[in-house]
Amino acid sequence: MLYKRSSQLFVEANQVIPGGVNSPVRAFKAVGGTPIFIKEAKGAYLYDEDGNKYIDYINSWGPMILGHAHEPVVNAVVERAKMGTSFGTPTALETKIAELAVSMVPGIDKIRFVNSGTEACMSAVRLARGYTKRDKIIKFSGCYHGHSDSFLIAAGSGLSTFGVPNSPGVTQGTAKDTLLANYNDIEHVKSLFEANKNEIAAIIIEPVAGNMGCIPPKSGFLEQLRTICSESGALLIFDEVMTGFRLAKGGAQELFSIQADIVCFGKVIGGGLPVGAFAGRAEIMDYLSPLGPVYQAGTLSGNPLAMAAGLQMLTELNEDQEIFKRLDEKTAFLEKGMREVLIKNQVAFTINRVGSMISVHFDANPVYDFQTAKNGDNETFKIFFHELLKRGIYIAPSAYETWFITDALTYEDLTYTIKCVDEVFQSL
Ligand code: HOZ
Repeated sequence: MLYKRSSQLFVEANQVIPGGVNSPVRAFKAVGGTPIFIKEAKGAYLYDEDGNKYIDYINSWGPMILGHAHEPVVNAVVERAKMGTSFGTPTALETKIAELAVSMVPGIDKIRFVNSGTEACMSAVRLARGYTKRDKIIKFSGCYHGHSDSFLIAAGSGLSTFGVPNSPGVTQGTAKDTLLANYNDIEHVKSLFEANKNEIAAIIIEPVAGNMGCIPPKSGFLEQLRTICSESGALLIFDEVMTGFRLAKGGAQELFSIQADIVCFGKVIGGGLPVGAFAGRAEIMDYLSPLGPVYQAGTLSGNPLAMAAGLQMLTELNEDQEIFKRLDEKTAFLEKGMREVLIKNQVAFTINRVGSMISVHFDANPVYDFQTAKNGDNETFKIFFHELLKRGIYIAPSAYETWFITDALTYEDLTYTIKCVDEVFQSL
């Protein structure tokens, strides 16, 4: 494949954008080479500026669950744009999507829309602190909840990709209120509660971690977190930015039958436009301004274009009784096929999967937390990434990111992908 125009565009971007990108993982630094500049996308495929076509396993890091440029979503945005793109006033559309989201997700009475998953998690933690009148939070090493200060401590995703545990610019004062626990390690959580009695406002967790590869919760882990929170007066916050409206209509809460106190959304809820949201029981959500004392606001929050895209997306997911089953089956097919060829080629690997989230780790041992995720062989991942790219398959350019499966993928695409994985390791 030729990447001439992408390379030129990257040179130009570097003159005016730090590192040439607006989100670090995109720069290909973890895998080497030049980032691909995408011109357009349709269904399961991306088309770059040099005219190359790829089967897409990033899917905008999750939102494109029905495929790129999905016509009903595009039409909803276009029609809405003709009516004005932002008013900074309430609109009927916001109530419509709120009603739908509340009906789909278990245990939430009210939802507030923001512009990104980062904002949703940041606001959820502020709300939890205000509501409980406590300062400390527990987050898990390798979980990523966006780039607000409280979370940039042992965060997964881009921070792990570049091997920076913490970001400069996060003050000691902020860092001291974030306690770190190991994912899937309930004893660790208990010991933090023991050492910080009546000080912990909330536990925030990705119920299926997706930013250190895909890491499922061990059986009973989420239930035990629920119990600890209920007993201690702390709130349980599920960061469902990746899992929400993807693992089930009601996300991980529905899949695992666990009720969180606050749930954060992003990605799918915006249908590919910049939307985040956080939701919970009325007694907690009414603590927000203008009813309550906890402040949170935004000019573009509930933006009509974004709400129109989100409403169309959620409506389709709500009405299609088979969608989550189909996604699960497609991803299971991919998992099975990749397992067979990796075993055949004697590759040391672990594949983790929950529904339509999947990741391949080049280590034979189980991957269940940040440490075990870090044991993966990154040199093999780099080769894997570039060899797949050459064959027209675009996975995330980092071993710490999850692959997201879209319903637009055909079994032919999946079979081709498995064949390519086989080829890659046969030639090594
Ligand atoms: N690390 C982000 C996803 N987990 C990357 C998002 C992006 O680059 O768009």
